[in-house]
Amino acid sequence: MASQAVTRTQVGIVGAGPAGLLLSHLLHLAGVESVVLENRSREYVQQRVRAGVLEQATADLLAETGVGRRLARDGIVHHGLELRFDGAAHRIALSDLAGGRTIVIYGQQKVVEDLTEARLAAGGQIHFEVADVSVHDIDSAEPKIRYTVGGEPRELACDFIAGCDGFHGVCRPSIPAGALSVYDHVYPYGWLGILATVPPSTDELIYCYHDRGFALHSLRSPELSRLYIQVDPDEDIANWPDERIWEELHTRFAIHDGWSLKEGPIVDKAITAMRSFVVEPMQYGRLFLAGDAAHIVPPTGAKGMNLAVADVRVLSRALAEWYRTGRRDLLDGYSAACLDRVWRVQDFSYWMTSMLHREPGDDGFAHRRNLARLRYVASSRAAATGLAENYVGLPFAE
Ligand code: RFL
Ligand code: PHB
Repeated sequence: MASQAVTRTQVGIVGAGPAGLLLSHLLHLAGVESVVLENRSREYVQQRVRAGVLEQATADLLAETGVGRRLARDGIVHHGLELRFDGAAHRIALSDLAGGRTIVIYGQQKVVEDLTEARLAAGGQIHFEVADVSVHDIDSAEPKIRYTVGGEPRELACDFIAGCDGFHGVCRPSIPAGALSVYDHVYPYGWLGILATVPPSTDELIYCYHDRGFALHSLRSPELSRLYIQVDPDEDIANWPDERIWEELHTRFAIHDGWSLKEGPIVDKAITAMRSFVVEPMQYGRLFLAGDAAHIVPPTGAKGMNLAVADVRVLSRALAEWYRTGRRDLLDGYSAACLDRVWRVQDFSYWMTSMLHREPGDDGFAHRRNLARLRYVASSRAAATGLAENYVGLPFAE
């Protein structure tokens, strides 16, 4: 067997997405050492277009832990959102309904960039472009991560491993079959998302329900719009030249009172399938799963990254306590502490998704039910409050 260079750390983290990087940052603040292993390049990770909506609690945590400077400058605070259906706009006053809480529009890539810079500036170790990552001895007190760099084998010996490697990562599949219960729901629709260099045509996000399907108008900055339309999950992006996308967006967003959608050059275009997925428990031996590695939500509730942040907040505290006092109970309770929030968010994301998407093959029942739900949310303070408090996000547990 080829000899391997062995290094040691306290917590080995697989994945440099929001979950892995924030965990490393929070552990550092608590005096716990970690190493992050990422199979993509730094440039790739920082250019991947994904989430845009931060819950108030997420934004607060980033600010409180010293990585909120650019967020405070460039983040755009929103106090409401629009539901658009029946050819009319209906505002949901999120902050009024949810005790003054807000959301912040700030791209996930920027969160990743801010955290990467903070970790590197503090002397943290993030190894990009590692290959062949695998985890070993996770049910022992000496778990290890093996990987290669330029074809050379390496081993990272750890006290704990955090699987923050997303839905397609290697950590979750390393847990023996039978140790996890899997809950999976695949939706019969996907989102075609674009990023366009054009000022947003709206001040607040528009969630639109139309006969032809869902559409969403979001943004990244005063110069950059982010828009989505519902498509078949196995749709080929080649069928969607830019002109067709704009035409479809104009049709779905059309309302009676003269609002218009501004067009601009499309700089990013991709189709995402949608699913709801949870594994229980989120832990096996000394391997802890966090973020998309443990659960996926459809993006309609804007929750995935926020949930990843909530997980690693719990995990960092449990690990810090173990190192500080030797107490195990917080680690043992990690999964249960996270899953409460995970299932609340699953339900909310499912509810938003089913209310706002056209069901393929629907005989008209689902369509009428969706309109009835939307009219109720738009006209009842009680129903709108339910949407608002879930959308801005529940406060973190103490
Ligand atoms: P990530 O971001 O997938 O990061 C995992 C990292 O692990 C690396 N990796 C590996 N590294 C080493 N070895 C391996 N074998 C590895 N396998 C994978 C990957 O390269 C990657 O760097 O997971 P994390 O950190 O858990 O973060 C989760 C979020 O990325 C995700 O939930 C959100 O993007 C979801 N999401 C949204 N969340 C929100 O909170 N608000 C939103 O507005 C929102 N909008 C969205 C979204 C996701 C979307 N898509 C594309 C799925 C909109 C969309 C369209
Ligand atoms: C986004 O801006 O990318 C975004 C906003 C709201 C969502 C999903 C994605 O529900």
